Amino acid sequence: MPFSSVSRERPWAGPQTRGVVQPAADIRVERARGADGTLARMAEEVRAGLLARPLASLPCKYFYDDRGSALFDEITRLPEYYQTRTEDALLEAIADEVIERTRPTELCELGSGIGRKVRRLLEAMQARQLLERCVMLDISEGFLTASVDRLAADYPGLAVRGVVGDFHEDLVALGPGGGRLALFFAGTIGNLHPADVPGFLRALAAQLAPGDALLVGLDLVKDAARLHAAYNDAAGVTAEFNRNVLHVVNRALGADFQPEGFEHVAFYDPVNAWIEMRLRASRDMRVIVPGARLDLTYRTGDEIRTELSCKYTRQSFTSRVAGTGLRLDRWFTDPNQLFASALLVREGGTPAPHRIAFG
Ligand code: SAH
Ligand code: AVI
Repeated sequence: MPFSSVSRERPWAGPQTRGVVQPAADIRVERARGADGTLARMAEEVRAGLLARPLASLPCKYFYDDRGSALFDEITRLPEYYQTRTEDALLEAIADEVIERTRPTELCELGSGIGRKVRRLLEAMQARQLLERCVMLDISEGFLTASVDRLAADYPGLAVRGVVGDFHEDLVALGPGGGRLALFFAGTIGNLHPADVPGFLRALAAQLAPGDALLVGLDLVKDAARLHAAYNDAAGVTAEFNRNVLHVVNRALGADFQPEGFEHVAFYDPVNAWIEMRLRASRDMRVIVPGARLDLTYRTGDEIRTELSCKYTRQSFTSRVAGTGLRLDRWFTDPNQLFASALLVREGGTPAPHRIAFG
């Protein structure tokens, strides 16, 4: 396994976490790849994105240093941002049924963030004495380390492992499946371009054994005004979260973006059924990004796309699942049809003997 323990400088960690991280005696958090490779890849992605025309872009995964993760956590508590509380209530309602149907011994959360929702499933597993292992994978090292430590403290006897990695590239770090329930909450799958979803699901299916499952959270298509409000909150937290990607690029690649010179833009595109977030230059600026060999000029009104957040229906999501090695087993929604949890099962082969059959 190409793991390195967490003991080197994190390329985009916040100032409060900069420096050497002391691994615990029993190392719980590993890196899927070395810091140098991670930084080189970031430089390439930022270069390609900022040079893209007609619309420049930055990968949304670079929102999430310590500050970006904390801002996202603040977003989850905003009155306009219904997603987190709706999904959490839905998970509370369905956890027993999901665990009864899948009977996992291992939970594996992708983009685990603060690691709160996973507890809904852990409780249901504990009640059935199934609880053995929990793996959390996230790009945001500080939050991942803290959440892994909290889980280990709160669930003695549970083997908790954290992987600092990118769920686009590092799924193989999860190791082979078997008794695994993968979790992908928050509607984070909506941050992938819809065309990339089948490939992502295929890669994930490769880390699942026949009969293993994936529970994926999906923000549903709804009234445009409600979506608009969720991404244009009155307190301006989403705007600060959006601009954070520029702080991350400044620190990691030595750039001199002036984040306050960019205005937050978020709008719903009903044709593509996605929210698009952009940063719009509010004055002319020259920006140098030494780590990506870039010398850029922005004119007032120039835009950089920073995030897609796709909204799904049962039908539009199911069409992305076809041919991936997964099949839809259950579709759960909240009473107001705001958010869905789709339970997908890995097809093929003979289900492991300890598992129940799926109807
Ligand atoms: N699962 C949590 C957090 C969702 S926010 C919840 O339900 O509240 C999205 C999370 O995905 C963040 O923690 C972010 O750091 C992580 N993330 C975003 N892009 C990623 C990527 N490419 N690889 C790994 N983690 C990523
Ligand atoms: C993590 N992800 C599902 C969030 C979303 O809604 O797409 C990120 C976010 N962007 C703006 N607000 C929250």
